[in-house]
Amino acid sequence: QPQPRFQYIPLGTPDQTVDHGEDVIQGLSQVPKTLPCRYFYDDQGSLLFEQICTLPEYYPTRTERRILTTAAAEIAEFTGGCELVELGSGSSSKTRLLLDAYSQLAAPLHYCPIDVSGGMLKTSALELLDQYPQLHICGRVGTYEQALVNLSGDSLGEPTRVISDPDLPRLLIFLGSTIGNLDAVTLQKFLLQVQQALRPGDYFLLGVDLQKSIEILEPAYNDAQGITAAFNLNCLRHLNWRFNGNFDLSQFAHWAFYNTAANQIEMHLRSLVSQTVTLQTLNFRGALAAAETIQTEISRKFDLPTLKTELQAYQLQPLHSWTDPQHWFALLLCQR
Ligand code: AVI
Repeated sequence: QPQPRFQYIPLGTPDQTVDHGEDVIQGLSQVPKTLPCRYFYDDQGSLLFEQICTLPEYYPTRTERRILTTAAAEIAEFTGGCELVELGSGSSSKTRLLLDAYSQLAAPLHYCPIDVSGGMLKTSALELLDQYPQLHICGRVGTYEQALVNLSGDSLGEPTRVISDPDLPRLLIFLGSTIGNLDAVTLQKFLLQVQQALRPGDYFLLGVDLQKSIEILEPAYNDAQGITAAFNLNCLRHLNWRFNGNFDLSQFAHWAFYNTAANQIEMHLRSLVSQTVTLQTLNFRGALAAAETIQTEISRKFDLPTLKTELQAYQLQPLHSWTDPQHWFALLLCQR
């Protein structure tokens, strides 16, 4: 019986931390206050992020796309036919460059996009099926953590193959420097999960934003049109909707700066007044002083040699890296 060209698997209900907002309560109860950056990405936030990617100040997306345009054919040659698994696939727009390169090779290709937004995943999968008649897609809707657990198989077995051909290597891709949004401890857990989701010989392709001058970095997170500010503030709207909250967005301001010592952009929401906020369904009530901030995101900027050493500790051997002429961004291909 021929395999259907599109399968779609929800990875179960989100874990309890997400469901019960324990991460929100914990973040808002600590000093300084924080919020997990996953709350950026409701439908509205995902659209705002797509807009950010096209801003003149936000260089990462277009720089990565340019690198991938030249690197895609070489990547396809390195791996040959494969099972392409993408963490955080979004609109899959950069992935098309890889799909084109694999089509040129006439190598078998199966695509497994993974995203928290089921709507985005289905829409882009249907477009891809139209454009790539040979392509089979098996999507997963869930968080990175859920997806990596799902891809690792059970604790006794080998990583499970998404598609039926067990001999194809897996190429796991994580683009856009989303890895920069993980703090050091979370990154270690993530890399361990990546290692467990790959068999020896499988591949891992990572997009990373590199360290550069503050004059380039800070405008990228403080764009003139205020889209990044709207994206940052939108997480409060998301919390209001999800947890019946009373955040008044007009009482907060976007604040983003580069922390040179930590090599990371930090995004915050600064309270413009002294105020009390409530999230009814979480039974949460908290006070914010005037000028107090809530950190909503870190975006780490990497030194490539240091990152390569860190990856090696998880049996991810760097095979090749590609960068742009200004060395602003890099694609790194590793093999397990
Ligand atoms: C998704 N992530 C890699 C983006 C970044 O640059 O850290 C999110 C973002 N935040 C503000 N602008 C874009």
